[in-house]
Amino acid sequence: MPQPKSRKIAILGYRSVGKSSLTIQFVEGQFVDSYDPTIENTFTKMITINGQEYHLQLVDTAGQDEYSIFPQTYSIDINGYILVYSVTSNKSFEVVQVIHEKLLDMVGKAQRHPLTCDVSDWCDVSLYSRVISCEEGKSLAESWNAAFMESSAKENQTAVEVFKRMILEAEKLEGGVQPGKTSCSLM
Ligand SMILES: Nc1nc2c(ncn2[C@@H]2O[C@H](COP(=O)(O)OP(=O)(O)O)[C@@H](O)[C@H]2O)c(=O)[nH]1
Ligand SMILES: [Mg+2]
Repeated sequence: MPQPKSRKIAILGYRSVGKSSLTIQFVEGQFVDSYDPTIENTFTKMITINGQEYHLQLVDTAGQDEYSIFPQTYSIDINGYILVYSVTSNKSFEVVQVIHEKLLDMVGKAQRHPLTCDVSDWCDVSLYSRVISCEEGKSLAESWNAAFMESSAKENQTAVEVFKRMILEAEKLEGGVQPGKTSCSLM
């Protein structure tokens, strides 16, 4: 068995898009309906993917808006960023684009490109509540050269897929395992 690898991932996005719900669904395997939206919390989790063990640190941020100033800590030691918006909120889709710009400004200077994974949450909602289509999310991610997934914090499988995907994307940059293709289908 190879040595475990440590990976640190930050979860960013507008408030109430489901950053904490998605993270807790992955870490604890349950959907929590009310979680203090103002706190930043770091969760840890071990996961094995393709025979490789990973020690994950997940920084569940308190959320950002277009005026947020990113603390420098968001650029240190982070292996990847998961940018979350809700398919029920146009505002959250706009904010995720501003966040990406800011990340480019902050991290892009030091690195070639921040490694991002664009995730739309709330895909469990009915068509009537949806305002952002899967295609819109996908083409935004393509324009960033980022991976894209639709997920729901209510479904464990999709939440797990988000984090696995992020790790595989990071591996890809290191020349490791190949992740699957970007997909709009629910996994
Ligand atoms: N239907 C549905 N509700 C969600 C989903 N994700 C989060 N929520 C709800 O949205 C609210 C805000 O979620 P939270 O995780 O605290 O958002 P955060 O501020 O981004 O961390 C909570 O009431 C959650 O139960 C989802 O995928 N589907
Ligand atoms: Mg939260």
